Amino acid sequence: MLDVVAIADTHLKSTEKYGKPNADGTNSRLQDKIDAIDKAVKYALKEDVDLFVHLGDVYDKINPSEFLRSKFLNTIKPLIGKIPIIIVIGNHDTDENVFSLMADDVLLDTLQSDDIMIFEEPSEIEVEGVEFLILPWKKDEIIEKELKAHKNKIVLGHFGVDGALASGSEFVLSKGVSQRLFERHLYTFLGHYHRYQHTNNFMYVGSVARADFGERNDPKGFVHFKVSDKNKVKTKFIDVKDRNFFQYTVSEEDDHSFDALYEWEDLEGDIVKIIFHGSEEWYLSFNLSEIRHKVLDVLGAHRIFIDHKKPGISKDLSMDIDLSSNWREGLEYYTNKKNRKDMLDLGEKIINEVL
Ligand SMILES: [Mn+2]
Repeated sequence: MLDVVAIADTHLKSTEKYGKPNADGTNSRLQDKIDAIDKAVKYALKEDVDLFVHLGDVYDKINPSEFLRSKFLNTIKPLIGKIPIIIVIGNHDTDENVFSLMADDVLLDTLQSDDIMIFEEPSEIEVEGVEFLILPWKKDEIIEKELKAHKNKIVLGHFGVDGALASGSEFVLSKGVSQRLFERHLYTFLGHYHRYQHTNNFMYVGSVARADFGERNDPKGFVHFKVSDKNKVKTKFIDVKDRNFFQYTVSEEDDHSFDALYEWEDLEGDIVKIIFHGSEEWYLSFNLSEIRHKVLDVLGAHRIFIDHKKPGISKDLSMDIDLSSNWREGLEYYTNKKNRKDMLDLGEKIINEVL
């Protein structure tokens, strides 16, 4: 029996839109992500697992600051000498020449880097009799070739899958590989898409923290999987209980004086978005600083975002598109409106190059 803890898509960065500076200056959402990694590390130690895996996109950019490097490495440090660590390089970790985890890292050396295995190329390894195929970020054709060239492996990868679901805040970079290629393997564990999801053949572990209101209903966490001596795979998702994203729409028709505000009892630690849906005059009749005070100081919310949508004034204002929409939804809306659905692929391609 082999026991593994797998996390993915931590995307560590210093500034986070929905966070605020903690007393020590660290962004609170960065700290939430660090806390989530810490939960996975403590869990792995408590359960005495055999392997700890990060499925890619450790950092958000390829040249993370010394501060972010030490935050991450200090968080996984308790594993060193106890549980070997595998890191699969994701698309945010590499530009094919440099990859963020390797760049002359003094910390990595001091952490006895033999205990941390970083994979930037397709590789096969065996851990206690279990055979792994490791597939870091590459073009879909290379991933497909590798999946076809092997079989009966536990695959650890970072790539897109055709038909899998991306989160609301993500832009999908490629069509992704065919799900049928996973049938020849024992099981495939993936990073890249941020939404936790699984079938009989593959799983996206998902990111550890919500990036936007589009992910407000998605669970966030890590996975504990076991491979039996007969190569049967069992998986268990462990929710890290990420900070709640609470979104509420106040409608001029249904709740003219926003009475709902006085029914809320507790928003402790929540990130709150209130959308006022109605006319300009109605929206301007509210005392926004009073609402902010109530939500933040009385109900204990972490942050508040207030938005206004005017219905029926311009056809450009769509209730389907808001701050939580992703690029593709925006492009789809725009190309539909302009009757140029044929431009969708080109639009995606351009955004892909720019982002
Ligand atoms: Mn990725």
